[in-house]
Amino acid sequence: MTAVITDEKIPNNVNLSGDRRLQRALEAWQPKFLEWWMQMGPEGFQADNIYLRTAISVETDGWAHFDYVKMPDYRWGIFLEPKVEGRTHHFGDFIGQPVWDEVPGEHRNMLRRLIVTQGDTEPASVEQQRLLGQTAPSLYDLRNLFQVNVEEGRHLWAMVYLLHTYFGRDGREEAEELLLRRSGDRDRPRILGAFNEPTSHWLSFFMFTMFTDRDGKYQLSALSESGFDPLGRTCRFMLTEEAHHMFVGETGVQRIVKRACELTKQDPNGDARALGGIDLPTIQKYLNLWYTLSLDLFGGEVSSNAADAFGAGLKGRHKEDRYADHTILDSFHTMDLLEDGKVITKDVPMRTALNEVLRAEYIKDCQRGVDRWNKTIKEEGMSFELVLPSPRFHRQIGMWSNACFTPTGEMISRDEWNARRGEWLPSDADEVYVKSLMHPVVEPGKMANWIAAPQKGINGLPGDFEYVRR
Ligand code: BYC
Repeated sequence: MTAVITDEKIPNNVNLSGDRRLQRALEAWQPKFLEWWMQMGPEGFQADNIYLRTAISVETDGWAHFDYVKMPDYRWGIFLEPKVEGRTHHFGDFIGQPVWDEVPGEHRNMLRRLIVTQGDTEPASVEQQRLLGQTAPSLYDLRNLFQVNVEEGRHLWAMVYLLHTYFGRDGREEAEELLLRRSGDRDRPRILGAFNEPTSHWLSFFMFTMFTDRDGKYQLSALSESGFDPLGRTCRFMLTEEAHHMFVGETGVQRIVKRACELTKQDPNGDARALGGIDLPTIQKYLNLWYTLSLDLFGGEVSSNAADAFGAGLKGRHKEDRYADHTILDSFHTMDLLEDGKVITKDVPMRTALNEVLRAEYIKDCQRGVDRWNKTIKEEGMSFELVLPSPRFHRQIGMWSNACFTPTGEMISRDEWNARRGEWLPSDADEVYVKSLMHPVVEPGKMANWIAAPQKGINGLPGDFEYVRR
């Protein structure tokens, strides 16, 4: 295995040509992937030249090459970080033993479930974002959308490689299924909740890439610790690509926030909507929505699945090395629980609390992003603060989903929740309003009225560069 990616039909650094059977199986999957991409990928832009980055090596520096490419010609491939000889399990029940290069029989189902769940999110997000290109606020944003889309397609390849290589016939069947489920489809939905939600405009897109892609960062980070070495190595490289997606989300919202402030100040009544902007209270509602949908992606607060995955050495904690105890058999986590309709504080065995531990890391990271948005509001001289709602608010997975809570975490009745929902989450009218602003802006350097210009262009290029050539 080398850091350099070959220029074969399926670009890779895993010596694919050395395994003819696997190569043939993946070459048989490739046209099905392309068919899915043409059907469910960005609609209306497949023949255009997009200024995209493509991975050419897995080195930390110089891994990306930027050039115009038509999306169906994108070099989707299989890139794993090189193997580190002598690596051992560094957490869980097998600690100190050599990591696995083959699937351990007794953990096969759990491992496959993790890989399929991860894999399912990648095409799901492309499907959710399929129509957004038609209303992009600028060529810069249009290009960023497509960059995110092609890389999610590549992340699907990463999981399909693992399924084909290590899981035999049922792996191949799962790889087919990944192309058959559809985001939001009543009969064949995607596996996880947030990936069936409509992403019908750019405010939702930026919130998705801020909050939902950030779940991706933490899940990939936990999987990158895996004692199933091929999974760890593929997730480590995926994280490199993922960073840009969160940048798109955080700066996208920041630019909408900035514009909201400018327009609020310009309007004599302080109403950003009167001047065609998205006002700060509406931004807060979409933050509430996408943040809480993303909190659900960490699973239940107390989870035997999480305990089992850790014990088996398949899924660790974010930056496992930073912890002192890597078996956590005798430790406890103090947390709030909902028991018999009451919130109580209790110690639960640490292994079963690992979804909550990962979620807590994620929340801290989200808060850092929200702090930066608030800094923008302050710089604009406005007194408004965006806040992350309580993790109990608007949950659909885990114990908090069994009761209703306000954004500040107070328990309320179902009736009160129904009456006040529109104060906290986007109403139909908000959705109609935000959608009414979505018109494509295709002149290089120009921006839609509801969003500020980015601070700089992509790859050191100017903002008015022609990122998409039609
Ligand atoms: N929706 O023990 P529990 C990304 C299910 S994002 C629906 O509480 P567990 C990306 C669960 O499957 C990262 N169902 O939780 C971002 C289980 O079902 P079964 C994706 C849910 O299993 C943007 C039951 O509830 N990667 O990469 O410890 C763009 C009880 O589960 C949900 C991963 O998720 C939900 N939200 O944790 C593109 C990593 N939550 O088995 C890409 C792999 C839970 O009883 N997945 N359930 O039928 C995992 O590690 C775990 O499956 C989860 C759930 C963290 C998702």
